[in-house]
Amino acid sequence: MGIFSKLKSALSKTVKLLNTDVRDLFKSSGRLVDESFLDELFSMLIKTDMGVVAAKDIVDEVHKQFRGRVVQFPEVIDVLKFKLKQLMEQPLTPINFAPNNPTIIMICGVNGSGKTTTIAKLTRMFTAAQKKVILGASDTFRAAAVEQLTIWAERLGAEIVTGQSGSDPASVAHKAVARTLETGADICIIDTAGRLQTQKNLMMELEKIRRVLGKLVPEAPHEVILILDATTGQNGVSQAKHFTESVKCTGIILAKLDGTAKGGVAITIKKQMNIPVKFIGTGESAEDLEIFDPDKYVDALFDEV
Ligand SMILES: Nc1nc2c(ncn2[C@@H]2O[C@H](COP(=O)(O)OP(=O)(O)OP(=O)(O)O)[C@@H](O)[C@H]2O)c(=O)[nH]1
Ligand SMILES: [Mg+2]
Repeated sequence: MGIFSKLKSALSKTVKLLNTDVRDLFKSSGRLVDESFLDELFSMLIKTDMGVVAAKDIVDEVHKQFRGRVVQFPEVIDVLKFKLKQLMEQPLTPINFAPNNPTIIMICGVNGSGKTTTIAKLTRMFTAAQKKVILGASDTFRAAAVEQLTIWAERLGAEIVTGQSGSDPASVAHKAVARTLETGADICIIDTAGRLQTQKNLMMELEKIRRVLGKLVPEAPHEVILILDATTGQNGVSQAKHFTESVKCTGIILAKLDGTAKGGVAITIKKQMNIPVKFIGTGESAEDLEIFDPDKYVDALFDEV
């Protein structure tokens, strides 16, 4: 599958909501833009979890351009696309590599958001670019977590640094960075245990991991990436706020976009947070990662099925 069709199929639930359901608001003769039309459009946009502010912006624009007129579906879609692209505009921001090796990347997020799988996807992308990757298994909380990352490391040809089950995750992170320097590897990615943004102690543990990463490489971590499960929609925004406050996230990867009609959440994040969405996860395998490109994203949302 080409990149665009893969993206489109990942977003298919959101696409259905926007494309098919919005189309259903129109009769073949078009539709009068009045209060009831605008209300219906608003509720439909809200269902994508783009947030009230963005949805209102879009509805206001449709109102401004078409009030009192009978319009056809494509005219309204053009306004939606234009407005969404404007709302989501951001430069492409893939990984911020260290000017001099190595680049240290820390991954965090709530339980089950897709952290370990996303690490596999990033590793695959880096090794395909001939970069040597070391993985730090700082999720020492669950024995199965180390096992899961070990399987990916073997499959993808990356080295993994582990610690005893239940040992200090920060010490494993330190060991991983040390091993990265020792082997001259290009990139070190630290997996962390899932935690709720409201668990104070666990958030402090995350801060400690972050601090330790800078001990051997002063500018590290170069990236602190928050993995958000797109299916949680608006909830993700409050997670993002808390994580950013404690570990200063530099970017977001939106995982599991393939399973949800809440693809609009990318818009809220852009609007409310000052951190870029860097990649999106479009499936469970190591290939299912795409650079987040707002233009392509919006086109995929409205491309006819
Ligand atoms: N469909 C889909 N599933 C995904 C995606 N990313 C991860 N998953 C699945 O989500 C589940 C949890 O993924 P993990 O990578 O183990 O999540 P985690 O954040 O490491 O979980 P904890 O370490 O337990 O906090 C697994 O079944 C993954 O296969 C994605 O982009 N799309
Ligand atoms: Mg994990």
